[in-house]
Amino acid sequence: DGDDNSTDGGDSGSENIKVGFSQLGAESGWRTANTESVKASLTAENGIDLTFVDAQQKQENQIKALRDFIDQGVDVIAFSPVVETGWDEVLQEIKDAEIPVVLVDRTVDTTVEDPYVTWIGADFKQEGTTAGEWVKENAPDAKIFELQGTLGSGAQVDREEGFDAVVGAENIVGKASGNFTRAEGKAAMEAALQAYPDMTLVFAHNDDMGLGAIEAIEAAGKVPGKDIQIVTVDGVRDGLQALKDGKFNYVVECNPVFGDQILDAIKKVDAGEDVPKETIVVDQAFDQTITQETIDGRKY
Ligand code: GYE
Repeated sequence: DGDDNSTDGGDSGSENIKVGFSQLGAESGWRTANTESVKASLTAENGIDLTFVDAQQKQENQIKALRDFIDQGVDVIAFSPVVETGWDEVLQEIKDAEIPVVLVDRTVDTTVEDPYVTWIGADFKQEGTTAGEWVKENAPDAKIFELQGTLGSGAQVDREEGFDAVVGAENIVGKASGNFTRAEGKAAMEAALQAYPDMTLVFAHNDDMGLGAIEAIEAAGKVPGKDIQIVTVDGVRDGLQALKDGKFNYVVECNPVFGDQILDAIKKVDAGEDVPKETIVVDQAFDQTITQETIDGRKY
């Protein structure tokens, strides 16, 4: 059915920890790097029998994968929820099956008590705040169009909250979602250029949508980075190259490479050891003074 499902198994009957990992999709450069990191760390050599399922950005696929993991009797479930809500039932089923959950990247909003043992991800709200502070300082009169990520996802909700609180709602001329993909970001930007001709700055919730926006801006005969400034989140190599080329103005990093931290959490959780309720992956930020060496040294 086109899903990227794979089982990296050692021999069954081994002492390996059986892990079901439900990844939300393959929508962006960030996600691809995150998946590579997860697969590089959760290996048989590292004591893990991994079943990895890509939900293609559809919550129903993800719920199905989680139910399959329960049926398979995995030892630990790890998952990155595409949106925050709608998980109550399946999380309760996981809890009833007494399978510990390691929540990865995005967050959940649920009525289920103690739905996961530990969460590892970035501080999305801080990322939005950092982006907003750059805008406030460098383009205080900007007329801002906000290119939102997947609506209802932790990364969209929190980046928007952090950003809007700093720049002030009155400076935002419009918002639309590009679902964290380059193609949808481009389409949303084409429509926005018609709807908000006075816009001077785009805040894109990820690099891929910002890269789509560049195409739309250039097609409209304007200069990205000058006529319309672009601020994004992620810091994938293409995004940083656009920054160096003067088409992006500021990039707040969101580091996707934390497979080893997930591995460590899974091992501890499986052994019944204490783990922190949350682990925040540390980010930095870049402006146009970024060097080519930094970009070339980027792993993703
Ligand atoms: O920023 C974006 C991806 O959840 C942090 O999801 C992640 C976001 C990331 O599609 O590129």
